[in-house]
Amino acid sequence: ENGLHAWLRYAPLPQGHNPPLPLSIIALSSSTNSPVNTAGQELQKGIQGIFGKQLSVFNTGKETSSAVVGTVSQFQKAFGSSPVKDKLEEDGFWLNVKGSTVQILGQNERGALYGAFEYLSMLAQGNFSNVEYATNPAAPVRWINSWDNMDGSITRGFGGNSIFFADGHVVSNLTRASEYARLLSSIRINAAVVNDVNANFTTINPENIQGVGRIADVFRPYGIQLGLSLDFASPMELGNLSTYDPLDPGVIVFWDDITKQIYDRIPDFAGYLVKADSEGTPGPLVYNRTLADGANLFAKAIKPFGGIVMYRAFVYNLLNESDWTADRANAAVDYFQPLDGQFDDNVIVQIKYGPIDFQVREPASPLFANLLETNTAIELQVAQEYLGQQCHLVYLPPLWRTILDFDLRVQNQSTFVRNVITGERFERPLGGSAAVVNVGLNDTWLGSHLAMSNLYAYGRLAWDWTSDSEEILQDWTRLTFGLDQTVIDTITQMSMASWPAYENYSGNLGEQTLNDILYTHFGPNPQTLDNTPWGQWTRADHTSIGMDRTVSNGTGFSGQYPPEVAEMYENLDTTPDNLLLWFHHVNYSQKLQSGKTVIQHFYDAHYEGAETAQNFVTMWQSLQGKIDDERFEDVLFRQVFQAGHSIVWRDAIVNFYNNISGIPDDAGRVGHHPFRIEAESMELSGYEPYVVSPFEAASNSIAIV
Ligand code: BDP
Repeated sequence: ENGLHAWLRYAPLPQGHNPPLPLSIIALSSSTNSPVNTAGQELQKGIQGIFGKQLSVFNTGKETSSAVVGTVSQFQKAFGSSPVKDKLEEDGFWLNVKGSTVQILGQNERGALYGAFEYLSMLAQGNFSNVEYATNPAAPVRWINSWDNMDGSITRGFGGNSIFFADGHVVSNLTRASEYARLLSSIRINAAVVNDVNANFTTINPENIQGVGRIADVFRPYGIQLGLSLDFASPMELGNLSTYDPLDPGVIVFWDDITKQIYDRIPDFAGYLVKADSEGTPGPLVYNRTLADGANLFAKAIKPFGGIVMYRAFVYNLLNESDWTADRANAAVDYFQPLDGQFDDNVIVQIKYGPIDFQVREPASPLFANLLETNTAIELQVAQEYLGQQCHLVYLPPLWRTILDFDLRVQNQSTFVRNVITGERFERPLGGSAAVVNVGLNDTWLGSHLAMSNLYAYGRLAWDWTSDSEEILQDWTRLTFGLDQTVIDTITQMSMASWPAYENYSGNLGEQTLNDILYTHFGPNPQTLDNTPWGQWTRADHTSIGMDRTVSNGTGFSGQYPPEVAEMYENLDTTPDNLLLWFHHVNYSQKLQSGKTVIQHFYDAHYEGAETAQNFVTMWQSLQGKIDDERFEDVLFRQVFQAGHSIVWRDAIVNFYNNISGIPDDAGRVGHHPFRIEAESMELSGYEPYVVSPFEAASNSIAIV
């Protein structure tokens, strides 16, 4: 198996699974583009795959011993009255399984399709219980973002080139785009932005509007709406205007016109995603307009069509590294808080989970506590940009949950991030989430079979943020690898240990991911963190480490939280160990709550993390013969790489801090590897020793080339 069907394999169940099944399928709509029609096809395909039974799909018929799928109103029309007992919200569905009689009813067609996938997911996992329930989404916006460029490359994409674009155009064969839509709808994602946030104006030229229209056409049967990222300067670049000032009448007309062209081709277009004034992208600040002026420009253009604007909060200036008072973490609140209440109702401010940038550990972005009259969404990243780029196993939901389950205590009341983004806490009409996914043409989509659990889990969580990370993982494992209990237990153990392991060897105590920040964001390169304008600083010197973000002494960041939380982080004693160096600058000998010193924690954690990664190899090897060879070998290859690379990480970081602090490891490990044969000490044929810079990128600073 190559992974293309991900968790929708509909693999035959082992012998002995003979539940009562419907004798036929009734899909209450047959128009080809309708999600209900897709649901009928999907039920047929699934039951065929899992049980080898070929059922026919009709549009009408007898309800008993059938699987009926449709909207509540389609059902009422066909059968008289609705059996649905609970309230259904937009995209919600009702599932009623009584042996061979199955009702799958959506509030809309998309909901009906979700219900069909849910029923099939039960069957594929060997769950044949009778059930009767309604389920509704936590929030209306459950999007994914793809950072695909028009030339076919993908920014921070680790699974091959784009499934949407090549050579400046939309590709002619959109089979993969359609297969992707199928995967996304099965996890209840309702829209996908297909081009990079660093957008290219050519995406919205007349030819490409037709092209992305074809993408929307293949998305539509799956209930996935298309969204686009915009380049703020398009009025100049594409429209030949002399300005892109958001208040300029010509600019307003330009965007009204573009929006009309898009809706003419794509009547169900979802909306715009905007990265402006960020990392060199153009934006309203260029004309001394506010970010709200920028967002509302698009909001007004798109409102008549019912679309929305996702305006990213990732706005900051590149910093001067010699300015020790500067802190990029402050930027989002500094820019956006004063504008609270000024954004139109169809704008959602899309906020990365932490104040910096998808790091291995960050506190929840304080912006979630500062926008009380603005719709918000959280931005997560399934693409493991800083988290091993799919070459390391890192199951992300436990990390995401540290943010979503964080209580910001706005006005001293319970304010979980998950209740802010759903709109519940501040009674906002809109909200939700977006995840940067970046699948590519690789058969495995993300470049790694095991990484797909993150995409699956994202969809499940976006529907219900309180779902259990481990249960989600186990559902995914059964669907992806089958019902063998050893397989399920092993993948659970590995995945649940994976984020802590990665944190242990890549950056501890809230120090962020200590990787190469200049280019790759991949391997270890701790010194780049303090020598760049990006503001991902650790402030490490010979005696001390950590970024003082307190109000009393530091950058003031802790003061961006509501009082109870601010006080906790302001104070060294009440800051949790895992964020200590995020908020405080301390000596290497500072004692943690755990009783260890900071430096000894570094050493221990790195050894522990790397050891866990070594164990993944043996754990995975124990599954040989229990899953197909192709996926077994593929994953094994990645685990062996991770095991090796975790040692590279371990040694680079511990050597760096050992060197800079001069404090020995209590356990005597750092610098001592009695059983290791260095590459340069081997008999070299065709290789030469080479001294690397930075020194910590190779043991003894020598690599062979
Ligand atoms: C950073 C990525 C960069 C993105 C940026 C963003 O390295 O490629 O363009 O985020 O989110 O993490 O806009």
